[in-house]
Amino acid sequence: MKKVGIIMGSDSDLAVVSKAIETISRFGVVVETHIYSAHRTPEAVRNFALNAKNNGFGVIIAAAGKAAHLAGAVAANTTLPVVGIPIKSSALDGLDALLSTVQMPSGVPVATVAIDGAENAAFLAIQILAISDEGLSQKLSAYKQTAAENVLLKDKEFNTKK
Ligand code: RP5
Repeated sequence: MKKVGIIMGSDSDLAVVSKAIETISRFGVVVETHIYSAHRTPEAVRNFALNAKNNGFGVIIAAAGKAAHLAGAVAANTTLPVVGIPIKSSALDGLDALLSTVQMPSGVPVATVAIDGAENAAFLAIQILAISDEGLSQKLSAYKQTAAENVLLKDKEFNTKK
């Protein structure tokens, strides 16, 4: 199975990014995480993105805050799908990172999740890999089934208490 690559712009992003790492690992997918910055280590970002496909990655998640160019810089150097997580790490509460991540020019997309949306970034990455992996696809179906059952159980409990 292909791996998921995660890049975060700073170790200060780890509290959010760790939720993506946990979610991906829970589905039995190998995840490799790096701290590379579009502004502080642009060559490391470029090298990772350029070699990611040959190194066995199927999708890359990039998380950054403030003037968040990381996901875009990754997308510029790979044909793999790139998922962007805007991190809430500034006086602007992550809106700056959201707009920097989502407003990509035509032909260089970044699938941007919500501010601090690390879990959904993980689910999106898993869903991308599941297109060509039936076992993973079945795990996702089972997860969704359990999530639906839990909601209906809560509804039942809520209405029984009345
Ligand atoms: C971004 O700037 C990082 O992704 C982080 O969210 C933010 C602050 O980084 P530090 O100054 O905490 O390293 O590049």
